[in-house]
Amino acid sequence: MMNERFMNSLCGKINDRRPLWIMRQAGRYLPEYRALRAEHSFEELCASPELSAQVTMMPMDRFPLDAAIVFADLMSPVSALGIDCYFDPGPVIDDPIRSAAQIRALTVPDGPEIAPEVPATLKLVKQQLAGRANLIGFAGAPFSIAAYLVQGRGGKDFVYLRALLREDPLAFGELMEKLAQLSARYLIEQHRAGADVVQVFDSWSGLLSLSEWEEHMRSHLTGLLEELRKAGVPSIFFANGAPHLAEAHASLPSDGLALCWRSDLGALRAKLGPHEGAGKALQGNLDPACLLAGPEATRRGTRKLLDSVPARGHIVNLGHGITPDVPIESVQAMIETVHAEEHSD
Ligand code: 1CP
Repeated sequence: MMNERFMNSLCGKINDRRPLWIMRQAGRYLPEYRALRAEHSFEELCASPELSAQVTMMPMDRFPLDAAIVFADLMSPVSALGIDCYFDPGPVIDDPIRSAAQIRALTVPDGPEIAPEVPATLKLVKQQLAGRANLIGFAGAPFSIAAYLVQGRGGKDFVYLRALLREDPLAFGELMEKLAQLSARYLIEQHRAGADVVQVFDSWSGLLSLSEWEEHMRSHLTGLLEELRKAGVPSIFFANGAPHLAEAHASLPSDGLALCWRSDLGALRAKLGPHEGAGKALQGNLDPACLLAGPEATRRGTRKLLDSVPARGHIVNLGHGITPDVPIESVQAMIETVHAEEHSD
C-alpha cells in the first residue's frame, strides 16, 4: 500500500490523519542500532550503503512512521571539499578552517562527487520501503556546517565562527556561498536517487540576531532553496533554537518549515494563514524531553500539540532530535496519540 501522507501534508492536501516522523529516528535509543554500533564505528556505518540502508530501515521496521530519513551525517559531504572529519562522538576537524586563504582554497565539486554513498543508500532504501513511507534526504545549512568546520568540534556557541563573521565578513560570505552550493548540489543528487523531499538542517541558526541573519544569511539560504525549487526538489527548512527568526525563516522559499520546541507552531500558523496548496507546511515540534519524561507525559504533550496546530499542512515531529536515553514506550505513545486523533479538518 502506498503511503503518501507526508507528501500530501507538505503540499497542503487533506489527509486521513497527520503524518509523523521523528528527527534522529535512526539512532542510539534503538537497541538494534546500539548492537550494530558494537560491531562497527559510526564512520563504517556511514561509508557502507548496505549498512546505512539497514540503519535507515530500523525505525521503519519497528514503528508505523510516515517517512524514513537517510542515515548519514551533517558532515558527510565535507570530505568532498578535501576536509578530514572524524567522529568522537560528534564531528571533529583537526585542522579547522579559520583563515580567508583556507576558505578561498575550497572548491565545490560536481554533485556526483559529493558523498556518493548517500545517494547509493537512498536507492537501496527506496526499494526496501516499496512505497510504504516517503523518503527524506538531508544536508546542513551553510551556517551549521561552518559551525563545525570553523570551531573544529561541537559546542554551544561556536564563537570562532561568530569571530570570523566580525573579523572578515567577506571571507565568511564566501564560505557560506560555497557551503550553500555544496548542499544544493548534494541535495539534488539525493532527490535524483529517490528522496521525495530534502530537509535542510540549520541546527545553529539561532546564534545570529535577526539583523545579522538578514545581512549575512538570507541571500545564501534563499539561493540554496531557489536552486532546489528550480530543480523540482521539494524542501523543508529546519531551524533550531531560533524563535526570534521564525517569521524570517517562514519567508524563505521552502515548502515546509520545521521549528524547535521553543516556537509556538499554532501562533505561527495563524500569522501565515492556512496551508491549502499555496502556503507552507509546518513541522514539529514536541519537546524531546517529553519522551524522556515517559509515555504519560508524551501523550499529554502530543495531545496538546495536536490541539494547538491545525491538522492541514502539519507534519508531526519532535522539535529536535530524539535523545539516546528515551524509553521505546514513549515513542509508541507519541505514535498512538497521533494515530488516535479524530480527523477534524
Ligand atoms: O552512533 C554514534 O555514536 C553516532 C551518533 C550519530 C548519529 C546516529 C551522529 C554523530 N550522527 C548521527 C546520524 C545523523 N546525524 C542523522 C541521521 C538520521 C537519523 O539518525 O535518524 C542526522 C539527520 C544527523 C544530522 C546532524 N548531525 C545534525 C543536524 C541535526 C541536529 O541534531 O541538529 C548535527 C548538528 C550533527 C552533528 C553530530 N553528529 C553526531 C553527533 C553526536 C553530532 C552532534 C555534535 C555536537 O554538536 O555536539
